Amino acid sequence: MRRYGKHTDEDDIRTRPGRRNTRPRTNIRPKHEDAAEGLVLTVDRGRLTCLVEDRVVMAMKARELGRKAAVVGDRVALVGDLSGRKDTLARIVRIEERTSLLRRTADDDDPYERVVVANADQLAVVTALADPEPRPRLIDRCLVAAYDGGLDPLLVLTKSDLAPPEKLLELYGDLDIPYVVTSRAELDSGVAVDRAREHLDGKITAFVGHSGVGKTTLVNALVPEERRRTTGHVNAVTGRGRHTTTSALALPLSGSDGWVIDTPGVRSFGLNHVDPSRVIHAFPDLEPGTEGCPRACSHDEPDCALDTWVAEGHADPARLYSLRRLLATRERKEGD
Ligand SMILES: Nc1nc2c(ncn2[C@@H]2O[C@H](COP(=O)(O)OP(=O)(O)OP(=O)(O)O)[C@@H](O)[C@H]2O)c(=O)[nH]1
Ligand SMILES: [Mg+2]
Ligand SMILES: [Zn+2]
Repeated sequence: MRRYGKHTDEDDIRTRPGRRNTRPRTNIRPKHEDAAEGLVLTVDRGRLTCLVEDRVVMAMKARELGRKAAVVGDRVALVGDLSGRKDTLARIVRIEERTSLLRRTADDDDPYERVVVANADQLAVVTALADPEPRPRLIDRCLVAAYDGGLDPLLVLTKSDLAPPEKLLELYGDLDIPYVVTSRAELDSGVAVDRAREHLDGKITAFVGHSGVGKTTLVNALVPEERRRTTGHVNAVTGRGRHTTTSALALPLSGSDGWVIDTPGVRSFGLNHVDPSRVIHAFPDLEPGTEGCPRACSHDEPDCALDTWVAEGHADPARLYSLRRLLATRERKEGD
């Protein structure tokens, strides 16, 4: 599994030197050595639902965390009432270092459209083969976010009862991404669950995709009702009477230490934060070829050394084509 070391930039805000000291120094406060470890399962406004041992504990952020926000998947340290009893509230005093971070640039002000998940190993990019129509551009954007954030991608193609998967799979063949195809009948019979679990067991997987593609339907099939500890505030009924997911929710996969994280549907996936050098890390066959590149190479310019790398036979030209298609998706307008 790739480890994710950057993006801790906001973490240091509190300790920035030169700041006026209006409060007692940090080192005379209790260090919370007795804090319990918890996993953030869902976040609803300021309230975080955390799993502490086998208890579900409601918590809020301690003031000392400052602007730093805990997100679903975060490992946190909690103090206070950890009983999990009704109307109790614990405090989150620390957010542990993240191994991965799935981010979207905030490019609109719809609060339900921000997907941010920490520590996931895998990003399941869910696409319906029909209803709604597949949008390869959105898939490409999700893949770039996965590579950038240190997550391994998995393609999940749903509703194969409505349209065949071949054309779409062909588009991603050169990227060697594992995939799962599911249909209504296979969901009902349990075949889809078995097939999906081969890719999910033992891993933390975040499911993302356009609204209505079937993320929640699949997650519910994977995690039967009795296993679900937290529900209720994560769904809203849409105008058409369908239930749409309104916040991310982590659920445990029984019989494995894996987790699945359902997320609200996205219309777009902003990528302004993406760094091409992190994306290329996911292309180990091409990465060594970038040594001869000019500084801050976009890898899609005349002096890019990857053309020579491929011409010399070190990697398949189709792979370079795929990489460039993904990197270029950052510049294109979203929504088509
Ligand atoms: N025909 C068919 N319909 C499906 C399949 N999977 C899910 N659906 C239907 O698709 C609709 C949307 O499913 P959801 O699981 O709510 O979709 P979602 O991706 O969670 O949507 P948001 O929460 O809005 O992001 C529901 O009416 C499902 O019954 C499938 O394999 N075949
Ligand atoms: Mg949903
Ligand atoms: Zn280059």
